[in-house]
Amino acid sequence: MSVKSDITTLDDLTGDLAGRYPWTPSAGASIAGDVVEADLAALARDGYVIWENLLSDNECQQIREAVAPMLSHNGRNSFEGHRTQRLYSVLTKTRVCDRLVDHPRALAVLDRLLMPNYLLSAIQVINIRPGESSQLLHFDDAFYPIPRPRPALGAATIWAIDDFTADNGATVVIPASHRWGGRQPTPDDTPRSVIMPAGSCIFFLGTLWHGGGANTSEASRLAVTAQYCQPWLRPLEAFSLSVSTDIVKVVSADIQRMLGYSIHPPFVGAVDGQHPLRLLE
Ligand SMILES: O=C(O)CCC(=O)C(=O)O
Repeated sequence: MSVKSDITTLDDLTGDLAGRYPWTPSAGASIAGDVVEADLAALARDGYVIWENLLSDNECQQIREAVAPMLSHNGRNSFEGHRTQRLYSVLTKTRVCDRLVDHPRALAVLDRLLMPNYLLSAIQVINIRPGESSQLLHFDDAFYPIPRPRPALGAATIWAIDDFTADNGATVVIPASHRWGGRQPTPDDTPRSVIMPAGSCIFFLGTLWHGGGANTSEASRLAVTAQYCQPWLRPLEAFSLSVSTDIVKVVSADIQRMLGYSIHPPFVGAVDGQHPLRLLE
């Protein structure tokens, strides 16, 4: 591929100037166009879409077994959840969640919602234990101080590793709240529980009001959430500081790109004036 070296307009700077590491399609390219169009239509209407049974029982079991020994502390405040265990920076601790982060169904939608070289913003395991109360309703891109209504600046997946039931802390969402302006939820806005079998996933826009549900059951509710953001925003988790190059070398090209081994043209994300993938050579 030839790289434009004669820059005569500002538009020339918005193209792919990556040279040795030009943009390549994500694994999302494997998803049929009509499937992605239907997902995008649901997102435009409701702010979320639910995909049932994307993971096998065996994959869910592998995740449970890998993360269980690492879950210990409860949250430090009621937002993290006093009866909720969280594991941050999951990519530095196990490889079993990689397939969730770069799942083609999610990437196919992200490829259309966000700009090329969008980033992973967070990857967490969330285990809501019996007795946990409802989490404060919120929307995920609220920490970017840009007034609503506006397009989402990011999107998230929450993967059910255990069944999500009406009483075990299933995520709750307020359908269509992604279109709200500055208003807050009121008691008239009835949240909907995202009831789905283990192995399923809810994908939602960063503007959708949602929260963790109350767990009044006898069992824990295990989930993995991956959040993504525009390539020109600061991700929630500073992966370039936490994920070593040894790990970056073994993850997929899509995950490398989402960890910041990519460029938002012309120079955002460069390392010493060069494409960050050169660090892996
Ligand atoms: O665990 C869930 O269902 C949602 C958690 C959540 O939205 C959060 O912690 O920001």
